[in-house]
Amino acid sequence: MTKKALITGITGQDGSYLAEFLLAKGYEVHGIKRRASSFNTQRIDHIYQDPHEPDPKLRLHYGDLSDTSNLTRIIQEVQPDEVYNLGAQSHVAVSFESPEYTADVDAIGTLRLLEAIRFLGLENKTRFYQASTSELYGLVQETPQRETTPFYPRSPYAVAKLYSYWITVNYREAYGMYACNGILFNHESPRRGETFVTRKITRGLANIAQGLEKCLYMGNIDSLRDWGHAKDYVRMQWMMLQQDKPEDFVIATGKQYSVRQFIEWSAAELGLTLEFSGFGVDEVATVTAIDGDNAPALKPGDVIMRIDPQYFRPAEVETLLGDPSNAKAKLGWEPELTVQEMCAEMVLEDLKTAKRHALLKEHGFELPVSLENG
Ligand code: NDP
Ligand code: GDR
Repeated sequence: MTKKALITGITGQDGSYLAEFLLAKGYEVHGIKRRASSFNTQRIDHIYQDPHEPDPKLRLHYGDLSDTSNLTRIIQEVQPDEVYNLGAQSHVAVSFESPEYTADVDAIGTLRLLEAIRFLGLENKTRFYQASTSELYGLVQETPQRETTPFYPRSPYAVAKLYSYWITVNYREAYGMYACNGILFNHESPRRGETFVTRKITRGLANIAQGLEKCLYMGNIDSLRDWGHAKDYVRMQWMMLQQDKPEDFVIATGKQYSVRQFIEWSAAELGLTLEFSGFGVDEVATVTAIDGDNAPALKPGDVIMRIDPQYFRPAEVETLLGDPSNAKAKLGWEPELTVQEMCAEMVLEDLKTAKRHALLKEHGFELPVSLENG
């Protein structure tokens, strides 16, 4: 029997990789997409299947995590074997701007899904994955962070995700549902949203190298993160739903680097050597040497990064480092890609796009480069 999966957030970074992964495993994949005023399916267009063709394996449903009746109807129609709840307002800084919306979608949205499964009598059939996060650890109480480390959320996003973590545990204990949390540390890819720090850096520096932007404006570059590749992490999301018993797992690499280090790596991929000077809000990064021909717009002495306090957060999560040993011991999971390999892949993809834009500009067909930042 073909298994059916329902993915909320299928148009996002993880949703797109997970959909690819499940299709390759022979699943029928259903995804919830939001209505938007312009196309928002770029990350899954390559796997889209014409619904007019017989027996499409990928189907999209309009919906929203804030809409109980919509979610219940979709689950009733699909009768999924597995639900992956990846949909969320997932930007920490934005959650300070829109705390109530973030709570509705990231906290109550999870409850709506769990209740729909229960209400429809699917609690013994449908397995549930909740996209929990290292942001739950916030102001860290223990290093490295593992499944037993106490939580201390530091943003409306993290507080909303804390509710989702516990309601998932609660439905498992109260109703015997196969429901579990993946406590995932930061994971990135060329499909990462443009306003998360890694992608902001790789895209920004590629644009600067090609003369499409002047300078990268950053927040707290001392921040330390445990970064992995999204492809490795979605594999683990699936593995967590294939066990005999539901259990929560930390997914991380066990290695930690600063945002400043990620800027240096990205610059090096473009052939740029940087010198960081100054302190606090006055810190800048200056190009000291250029190797190769990927940065025709730059010369030594150019300042390409400055600090802009608007990107500081009202409460910051300074440091995160995960301990994935439980996932390794029980599930045999280990990341296959290093953060350096991932950084190189991201820079390469963003450089390709920047070069295309620069070529068009040279021939008088300038495409606006979005300056939306985060
Ligand atoms: P993205 O921001 O790339 O994707 C979020 C997805 O959620 C998009 O498809 C978005 O749709 C959808 N979405 C947003 N709001 C709603 C809503 N109201 N109703 C339905 N869908 C909605 O996130 P990632 O792929 O990076 O992350 C996936 C999940 O994992 C998220 O829940 C995130 O919080 C969590 N997480 C992510 C980590 C990471 O490092 N990436 C680490 C730990 C947890 P649209 O495309 O229309 O905006
Ligand atoms: P994070 O990711 O908040 O960890 O949440 P993000 O990439 O936004 O920030 C990581 C760190 O970099 C610092 N930073 C900046 N961040 C952004 N976005 N823009 C900047 O200019 C900038 N300068 C410095 C941040 O302050 C922070 O310390 C991500 C999301 O995917 C969540 O959904 C997920 O739950 C967690 O990872 C794990």
